[in-house]
Amino acid sequence: MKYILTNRKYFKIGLFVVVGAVFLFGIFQYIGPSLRKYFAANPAVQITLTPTKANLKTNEEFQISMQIVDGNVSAIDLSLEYDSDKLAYSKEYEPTNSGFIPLDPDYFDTPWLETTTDTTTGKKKLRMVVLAKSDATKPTPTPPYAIQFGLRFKALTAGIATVKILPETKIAGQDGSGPATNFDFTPDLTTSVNISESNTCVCTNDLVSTDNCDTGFAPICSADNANQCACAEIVDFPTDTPTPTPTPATEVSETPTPTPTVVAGTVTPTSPITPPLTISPPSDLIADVKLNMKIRFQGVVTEPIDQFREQDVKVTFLSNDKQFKKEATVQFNADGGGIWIGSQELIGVPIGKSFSVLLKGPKHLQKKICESDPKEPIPGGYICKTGNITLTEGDNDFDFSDVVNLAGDIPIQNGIVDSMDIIFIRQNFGSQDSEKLSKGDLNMDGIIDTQDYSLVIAALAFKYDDN
Ligand SMILES: [Ca+2]
Ligand SMILES: [Ca+2]
Repeated sequence: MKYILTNRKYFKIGLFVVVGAVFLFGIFQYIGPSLRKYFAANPAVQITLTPTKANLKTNEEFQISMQIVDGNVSAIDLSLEYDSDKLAYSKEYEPTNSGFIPLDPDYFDTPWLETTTDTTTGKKKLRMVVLAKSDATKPTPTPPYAIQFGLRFKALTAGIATVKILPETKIAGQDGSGPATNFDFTPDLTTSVNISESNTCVCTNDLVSTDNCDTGFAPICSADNANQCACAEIVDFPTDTPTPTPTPATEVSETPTPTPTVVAGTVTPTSPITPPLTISPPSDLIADVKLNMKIRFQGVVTEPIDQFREQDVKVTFLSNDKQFKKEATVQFNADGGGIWIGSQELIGVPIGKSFSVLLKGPKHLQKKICESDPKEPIPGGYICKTGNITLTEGDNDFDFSDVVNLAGDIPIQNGIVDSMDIIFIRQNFGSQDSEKLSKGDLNMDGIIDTQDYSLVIAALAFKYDDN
């Protein structure tokens, strides 16, 4: 009797477990897709890493070709690890040669590069930060957004040499027409080359060596030393030149596109004529005004640390006809909820005119604003041309806080988010030093970290000061 009861008890427990498991499985199937979507934060790019040659001789140069597909890339912060006893990066043996060979020379700016040695593993690290050129000069990227570049290496000693993309690598850009983002990619991507010794051959004052080299290699006597010989690769020189023809064809179609000249030509004659005609009559109204402004800095959503409660912003008020321009440094104070408030008094302003305002924060790209209460669809997405701001005598309240001032152009500012800005932030991760914070702590929370890095990457999509 007792035995049967115990059996039933186990049966009940078993049944409960099975029902529970089925229920949980069903729940996971139901919510699984949204969970996965939630955790997969960034869009992905596909990276391939391919050496231009898989088999090499010592002292032979080659390239590691990197291709990135599926993302409109605007910045690459690449860390590559390689065996320092077997490979040397171009800059190590030829300091003036960056070793960076982009397939499309119009796509990238000049890269910043350094090589360092890990003292524990003995492996070398190549760090390269490269940014896409401004949209004006770069060909318009279209899906699948394939970009490719080569990195020049030299084989040093025999063996298998491995090159690996380290996880700290960051690739940023835009996913479709969306805002800037970091891309995900396959971690620990590696490639390797097989290096064998150059065959030794002896010339002994002969012009031609009789030694044998591997298939595809021939013994060549040194021009400097008749006793030296090396097995050099036999290269087939192309006899006809059909290859150069496609290149001019594509370049010809690209070159006429710089229509800016035409645009500038059509705009210039009209603008000096129209504004004086329409705006002159009321512009003789002169008054003193006070501008009360609310602004927002990208990434700052709460009370900043003490050091950052007051921020100096360069504010430029400009009339559309450019006859009135007042530039001043205005102190803005944090309200604790991500809004900053500042006031500026202007004397003798032609208040009948229409104005625009330029805001340049201490670590920020300059933003042009044309309305007294502007709105923007996505952070950084507000762009305007002609000022619609009107002024009245005395107090004028402007809420510019829906337009975010993009962070990233850190001191010493040069009007562009560039590799120097990125490198400063990356090299000071974890710093709480106030001087460094004043440059690199973009969200003003008291530490330079990945959040600040994400902000500078997001600003790359816009990159330049508004003018
Ligand atoms: Ca800068
Ligand atoms: Ca920070």
